[in-house]
Amino acid sequence: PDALREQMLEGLPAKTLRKRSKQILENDPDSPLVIGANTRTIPGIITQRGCTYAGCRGVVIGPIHDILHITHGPVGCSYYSWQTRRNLARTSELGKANFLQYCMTTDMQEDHIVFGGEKRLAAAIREAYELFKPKAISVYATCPVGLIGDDIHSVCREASKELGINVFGFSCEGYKGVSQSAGHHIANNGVFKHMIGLDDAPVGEDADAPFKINILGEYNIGGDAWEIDTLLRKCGVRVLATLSGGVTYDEITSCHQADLNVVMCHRSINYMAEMMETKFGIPWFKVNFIGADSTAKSLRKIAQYFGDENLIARTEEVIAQEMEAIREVRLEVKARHQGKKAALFVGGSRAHHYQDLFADIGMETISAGYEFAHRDDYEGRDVLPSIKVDADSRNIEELHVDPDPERFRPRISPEAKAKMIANGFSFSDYQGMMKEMKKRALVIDDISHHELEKLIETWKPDIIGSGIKDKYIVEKMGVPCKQLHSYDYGGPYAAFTGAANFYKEVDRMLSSKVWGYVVPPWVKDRKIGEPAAVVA
Ligand code: CFM
Ligand code: HCA
Repeated sequence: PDALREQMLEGLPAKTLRKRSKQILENDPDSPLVIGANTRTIPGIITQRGCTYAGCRGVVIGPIHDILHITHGPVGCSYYSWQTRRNLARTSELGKANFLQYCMTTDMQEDHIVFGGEKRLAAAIREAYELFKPKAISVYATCPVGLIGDDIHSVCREASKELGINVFGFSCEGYKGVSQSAGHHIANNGVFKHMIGLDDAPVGEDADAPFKINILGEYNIGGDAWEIDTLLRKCGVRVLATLSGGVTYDEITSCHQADLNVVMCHRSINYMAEMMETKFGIPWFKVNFIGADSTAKSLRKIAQYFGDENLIARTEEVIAQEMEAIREVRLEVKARHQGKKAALFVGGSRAHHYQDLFADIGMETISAGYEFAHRDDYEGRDVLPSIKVDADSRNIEELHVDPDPERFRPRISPEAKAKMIANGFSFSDYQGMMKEMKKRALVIDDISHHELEKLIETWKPDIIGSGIKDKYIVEKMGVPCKQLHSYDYGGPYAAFTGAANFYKEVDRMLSSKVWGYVVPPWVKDRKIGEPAAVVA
């Protein structure tokens, strides 16, 4: 790892070198080093990151499918958020609204930049309302809106009075933070202020269900949330809301009635978990439904939380059935690919979660990193108090939350909670990625294309999990690359059923002979048919 790290850093100017050195570390699971994370990408380095608007509008709120999302800005911003992320919602239920296929924008022009765009936004909200009569409208600010100072929040308040529906805005200008992560935080604050807790009416058919939970940080990419929901139902657990995947406005406004929040993607939604606990008394813990073994572990933890004998027994039955159903394919794929090496560079949670899925089939992750996660996602939440708040993070509002005078209700008594903790049960937890990776694995934050090339040349991973911006470069180097954001239009990969899909997909990719015949355009002497070295 030392030599490879040197190669990656070689030739960088002094200041850049200092910064990148902190972001590329040799792992020690027993005492993770301090990693440089959630800091600005140095201009000139090719990063896979996105902007704050993408994290807010695209990731966290966009998947709410029965409200209208209006982007206030130039057409490009909204065009790029138009169905580019595979957050699915059912379109087939008659009479139910699903606006996901639409893309709404104020299409700002130069004269709006010069003279202001508030009137245009007000008109757009009115027009959209007339056409679709939605329950709520959400407005998103893009970079130029922040720069010229349009007050989207007062436009939203006025529109709300005029139309009699919930209209709220997000100051999620692309430049607000160092990555999409800032957009997650802004989105969490807005959803908490404008949606959570609005509706105290009993939650429909689920009102009497004995075990009610929310899943936070699951965005139904490729249908993952549906697999998880089906699985939990089999065990006897009801999901009131999945934030935000295949979810409706009403589910979100009433989800504060749950008994528990479980968190899939810690990075994008830890804020919400904490705020809901403070205001309503709903405890939370981290789960992972990616990988069969992790899914079983997560189900057991949920059953253990409720402590109900029948639920625990039913959960064990379901785990046994589901494990049996995928046993054969898992063993078959494992027999072919055990010992092969993966490297994962994805977002703010999947680079960790998918290690478990590869581990199911005996594959090791030799290097991994997030695009925009924070130190706690690498080193574990116990480092939270020691994270220095820099100017870029201070820019993002930190909501002050108090217990709700009427509705705060601890779901378990402090004594019972203390007893559970004493018995080894953990709440509000996330251990981070580094403690679960092997010693000497290379952990790389916000990896650049140059570093990825060095990794491929030197360590020759058998498969890489990554995103669209580097997928084809990796494949031209003769290494299969699985898109772990969009799933290459495949999936679902969550829960047991999804895990089996993934085993088959990895088997297909690793068994293909095609990679050896890839001749990249930068190889001068192209000899098709002659297996290419990983790199020329
Ligand atoms: Fe969380 Fe996500 Fe991810 Fe993320 Fe994303 Fe995504 Fe991702 Mo792309 S919320 S951090 S901002 S799990 S869009 S569904 S795939 S980078 S690893
Ligand atoms: C985003 C969305 C993205 C991009 C994926 C990629 C997604 O960051 O705005 O770079 O391949 O999952 O669609 O993360």
